[in-house]
Amino acid sequence: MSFILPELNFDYNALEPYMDAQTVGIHHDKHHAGYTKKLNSAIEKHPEFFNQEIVTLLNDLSELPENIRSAVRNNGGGYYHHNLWWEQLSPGKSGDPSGKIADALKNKFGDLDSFKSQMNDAALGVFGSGWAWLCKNNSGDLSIITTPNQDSPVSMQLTPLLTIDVWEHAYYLKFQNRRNEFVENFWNMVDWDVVNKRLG
Ligand code: MN3
Repeated sequence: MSFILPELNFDYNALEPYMDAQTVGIHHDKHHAGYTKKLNSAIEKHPEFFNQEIVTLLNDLSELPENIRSAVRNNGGGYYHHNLWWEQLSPGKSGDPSGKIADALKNKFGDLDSFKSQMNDAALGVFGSGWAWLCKNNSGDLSIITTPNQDSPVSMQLTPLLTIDVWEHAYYLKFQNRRNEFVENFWNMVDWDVVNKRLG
C-alpha cells in the first residue's frame, strides 16, 4: 500500500507551445515523483495512515504523529497539489469556462477577465515558492488565496478548485524569470470541465 504517482493524461509535448515538453517531463517524473516517494517513506513509519486519503491527512496535520508531520505537510502537500495541477491541464481544451463554474466566477468576480486578473496578481505576488489558488469554503463561497511552499488550502478547510504552481521548477526552463508570461500561458491549458467537477 502506498501513494501512487498518477500518470499524465497527455504526452510530454502535448501542451506545447504553452508548456514545453522538458518542463513537463522533469516536473512530473522528477519533482512530483520525488514528493510521492518522500511521502511514502514518511508514512512507512506509521503505515496505518496508508489507509487514509491524502486530503484527510492534510486536513488536520495536528492529528499526525510529530515525527511525520512536517514530511506530510511538505511532501504530502507536494504530492496532492501536483495531482491537482496535472489533472486540470489539458491540450485542446482551452477556452472559456461554462456551466456552474462560469456562473460562480461571474457572481464572485464580475466577469472572467476580472477573475483571471486577480488570480494572475495572486500568482505574481507569491514571494519565493508557492501556489495561487481558487478555492471554495464550506458555504460554497469562492476566494483566491496563495500558500507558501507546499502548504495546503485543505489544511485551512478550503476545497481547491484551480491552482497555479509558481515554484520556479514549473516554468524556469522556458520562461526563466518571466513568471508573468508563464501565468498568461497557463490559461490556454485549463480544462474547465475538471474545475466544474471540483466545484461539485
Ligand atoms: Mn511543482
